[in-house]
Amino acid sequence: MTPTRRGLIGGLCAAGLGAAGLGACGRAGEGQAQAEPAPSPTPPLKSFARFPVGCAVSLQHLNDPSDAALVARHFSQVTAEWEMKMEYILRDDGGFRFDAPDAIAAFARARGLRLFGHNLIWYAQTSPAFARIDGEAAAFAAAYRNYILAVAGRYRGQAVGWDVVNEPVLDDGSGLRDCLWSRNLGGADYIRRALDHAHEADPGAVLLINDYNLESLPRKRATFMRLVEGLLKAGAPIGGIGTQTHLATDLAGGAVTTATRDLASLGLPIHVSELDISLNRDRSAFASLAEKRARQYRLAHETAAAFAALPNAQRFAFTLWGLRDTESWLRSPKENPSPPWDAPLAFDDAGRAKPMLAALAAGFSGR
Ligand code: 9MR
Repeated sequence: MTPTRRGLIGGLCAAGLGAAGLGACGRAGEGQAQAEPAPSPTPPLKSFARFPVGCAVSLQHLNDPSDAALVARHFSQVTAEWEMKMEYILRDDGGFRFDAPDAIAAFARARGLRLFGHNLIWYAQTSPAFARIDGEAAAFAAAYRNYILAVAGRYRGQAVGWDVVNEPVLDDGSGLRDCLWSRNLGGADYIRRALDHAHEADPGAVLLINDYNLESLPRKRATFMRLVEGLLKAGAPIGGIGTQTHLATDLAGGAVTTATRDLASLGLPIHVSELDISLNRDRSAFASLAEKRARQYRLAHETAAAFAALPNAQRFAFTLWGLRDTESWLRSPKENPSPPWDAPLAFDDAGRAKPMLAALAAGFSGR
């Protein structure tokens, strides 16, 4: 049964986090000598959606029983935030390390969650094992295929899909990034090859190309879409588009809706793959914290509603890039070395539901 909006808001109010504009939080029996009713738990976010709702997880967090329980309660899919990347799996000597990725896959199996693979090839991650054969065409191509077959093959039949290539487009949208992979295997050819190898490893997995700032930078989005169109025309086994959706609260209203419709015009399934909404990256002058929080609420609602409005076959999944604010990459010492601490996710530091969770639930259910 789908919980009502009232139900979710009741849960948020119980946590002292009522969503502005969605009804006032009042306590039954306030001022009377009555026992306070036990707080009702926030209804699961996934129960508001007719598509998979994902969360990025790391083994460290899954080892915390309260995080693990919260993930399993609210989400139906998990992405490994770090431990399925080359940086983790491929050792300097060329050997593989599958302990943590296997543990995440086992968690997903045990809790009945879909597993999404992130990622196989990323310009930002290479390895001494590849650097050693830089420029040796045949050896490089063989090692590339071998890596993809080993990783995607290991989770064959379990991973529902993969970000096969992550972030291939330059930030200014002027073309594709130059990287170790493109230099050795060719501009768009390294992408085509990665898709072919992933398809060979797991023919049942949905294969995606994933990138960021597609809603805030129309030129980057256009280049990304041309890349995808070219791959489709060439018959590459591309099965979907990942739009990371790392937003900041100064993003203009309507931009996410426009981007979602535009990306969907290619006809492929869409994955909102890494949603978070940063308060600290808001560059508008004079916006108070309260205003930024209100903008976060509105943007979360818009993003969820735009995704929910897509045709059923185009809703691959909707994923949040982490569980609690405190665990976000936007809180890392590099991104956020000193206060104010960013709060880009749907659960606060203590794991309590924030208004952003209510915004997502309302957007999912068309309210
Ligand atoms: O959130 C991730 C962080 O924990 C890792 O240290 C980092 C490097 O592996 O990657 C972060 O996730 C990135 C994702 O893989 C690709 N899109 C941007 C994400 C935030 O940087």
